[in-house]
Amino acid sequence: MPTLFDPLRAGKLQLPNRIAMAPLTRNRAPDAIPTKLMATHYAQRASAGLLISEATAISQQGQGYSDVPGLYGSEQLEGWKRVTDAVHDAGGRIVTQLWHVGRISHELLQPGHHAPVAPSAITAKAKTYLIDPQTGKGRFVPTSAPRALLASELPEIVHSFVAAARNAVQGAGFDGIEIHAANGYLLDQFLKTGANHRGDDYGGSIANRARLLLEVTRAIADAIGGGRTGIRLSPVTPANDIVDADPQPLFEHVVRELAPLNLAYIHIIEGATGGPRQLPDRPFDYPALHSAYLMAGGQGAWMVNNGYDRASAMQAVASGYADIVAFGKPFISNPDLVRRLHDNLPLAPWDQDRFYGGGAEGYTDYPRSAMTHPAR
Ligand code: 8OZ
Repeated sequence: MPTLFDPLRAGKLQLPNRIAMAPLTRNRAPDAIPTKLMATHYAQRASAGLLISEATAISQQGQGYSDVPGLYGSEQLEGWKRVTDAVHDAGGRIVTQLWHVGRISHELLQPGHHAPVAPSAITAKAKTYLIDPQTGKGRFVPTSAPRALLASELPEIVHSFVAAARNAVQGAGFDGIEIHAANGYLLDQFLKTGANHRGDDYGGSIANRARLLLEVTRAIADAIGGGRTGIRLSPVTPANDIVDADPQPLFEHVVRELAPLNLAYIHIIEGATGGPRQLPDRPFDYPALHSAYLMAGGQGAWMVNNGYDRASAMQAVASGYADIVAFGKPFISNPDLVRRLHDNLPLAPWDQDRFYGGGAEGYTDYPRSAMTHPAR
């Protein structure tokens, strides 16, 4: 069996190791335009087998937080090109995470200050993050009441995903894209019974609730190639007030339908995002999900995420349970995480107060390890 530190081909992506940097929202892109500081941040972490960018809005309607980047305007693409050039110059690979927040938004961030959109007009018991343009201070505020999308509006949403995917690889220099279908955002809202009460072809049965996600994924794979396309799923996370009555058959259906698309990878958040990997009140059989994908002929890499450490990540790959392990918070405070894991060096702690908003502090000022010898 391979190790965490062995190379891997995932679709068209050639990875030097099996450690990915998970997407990490940092709210440091004023006017949705990626900055030079962001280029420095990502380039510092280029030794990751794969960098996944922070979630990036496909349209203004897809925006839900202050100062998160987009992929729908020329200045945004130019900003991202600086980032991808810096990563490539540093020897790395980077895909971007395509994001439509659905109901996890605020009217102040929406076009014309209209209501956010959702599968159904059900308000999430969740917060979003707004930065006051006058003071620069950020605060968490309740999400606004959404309106239900008309079925006739859904082709436009598919189109926005595809346009952003093309922008990513053709304009912004990304090596591929990851579809954000996790954490209670638009595609996850369509999937799950807690947020989707529709009576049309996009609600009710599992096949109907999965329809929008599959339309988006197929259209993107057609446009840029399945081998440059990944997708992130979170079967049971309660993040952003999302829940499904019966997630096991739902997600087994989803991965079976994804199998023929020859995607680069499937990225699974196990358990509660940023919390435990198994939830007593939301049990889920992840090996059965992986088997369903393999049995349907799926050949994409299987990426797992959420709270893995050195030992559990090495075990996940060595046992064949996963092909890639994505690390989130450890990458914030350890730009050279791959070397630290490889050489078993101590990990630096992260500063949670500097996750969202601000500048270089707690972002680009975490040093590489000064230790030259493994602490065995
Ligand atoms: C933290 C803060 C804001 C957004 C996600 C994109 O949970 C996010 C996110 C995380 O997927």
